[in-house]
Amino acid sequence: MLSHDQLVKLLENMLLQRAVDTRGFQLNRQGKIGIAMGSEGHEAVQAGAGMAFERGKDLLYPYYRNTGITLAVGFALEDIFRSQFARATDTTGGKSIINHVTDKKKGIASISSILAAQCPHAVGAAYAIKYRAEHDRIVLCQFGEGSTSEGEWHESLNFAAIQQLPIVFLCENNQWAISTPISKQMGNPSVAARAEGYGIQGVVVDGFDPVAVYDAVRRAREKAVSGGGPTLVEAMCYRFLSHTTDDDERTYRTREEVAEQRANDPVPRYEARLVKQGVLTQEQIEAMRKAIAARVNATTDAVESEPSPDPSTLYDEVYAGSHEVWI
Ligand SMILES: Cc1ncc(C[n+]2csc(CCOP(=O)(O)OP(=O)(O)O)c2C)c(N)n1
Repeated sequence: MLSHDQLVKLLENMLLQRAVDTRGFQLNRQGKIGIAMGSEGHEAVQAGAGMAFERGKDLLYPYYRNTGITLAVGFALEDIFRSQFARATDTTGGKSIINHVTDKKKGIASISSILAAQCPHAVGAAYAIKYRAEHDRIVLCQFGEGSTSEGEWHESLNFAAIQQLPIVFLCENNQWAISTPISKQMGNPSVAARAEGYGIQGVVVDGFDPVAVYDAVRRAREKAVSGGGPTLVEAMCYRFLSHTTDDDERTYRTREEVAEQRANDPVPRYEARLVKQGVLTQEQIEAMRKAIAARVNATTDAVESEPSPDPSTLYDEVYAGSHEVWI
């Protein structure tokens, strides 16, 4: 069972995710950053899974919509904004696409825009953990339901199942892959059902409930560390915003569908639950929201004033040991 502090931490992370999301869209519309990727509607999945992740032990193989979980497992807020503003101080020197962050020390693998590319990498890392007989350590691999149409995804599940690797596959099923709905993505609308085809367990969880996600991922983690092999967790959620700031979701979804999902918005839903359970008062939640807004504002301003990379560094750490162009 989660402690009082952990229940509060879940909300803190969810509120931070939402504030960072909103800021990204604002900065893009102000012409200050190139693109933003919103994860509104995914907060509970990422907060819950982040809580199940063991810092200093586990390895995270996230995808581009996973700013929330990277923050939940200790990635610095400053570094999210350094990535957004592509500043020289960014961990990749401002070279990587926005929010495609990485932090080896925190066990966060580099995020790829290529759908499912992280899956074979994650499986390789889980193979290494098993090969070295490292105990109490797993890999958490995340992706959207659209990514489960990729060959690499199927190959990864198959290999992980055969080798009984310590890995948890977490699908954030938001029902849309940009403009492609599930009905045009898969014959069987259940992602979790695919697990059976590989001989592993598939679990469906309410992705609007951070505690349910925590429980499901935690159980899958315990199974993995005790030699039980992989689990596929499918967290049912929704993407409230456009795919990115370059997309307009109004062109392919009805307002009614979005409103119906909004009625279940995981953030106010979890806030109401904490109030009802006596964990926090509404006033404490408002104070938390204000403190987070102030922190996000201060961090945005501080990072915005940091220098952009010097053009002479363009090829640094791109071509090993050389600044020469290859043509
Ligand atoms: C291999 C590959 N094919 C196509 C794309 C273009 N693309 C980028 S995001 C996306 C939708 C992915 O949807 P899903 O995996 O469900 O994740 P979501 O964005 O909904 O969280 C597509 C088709 C890509 N990045 N990589």
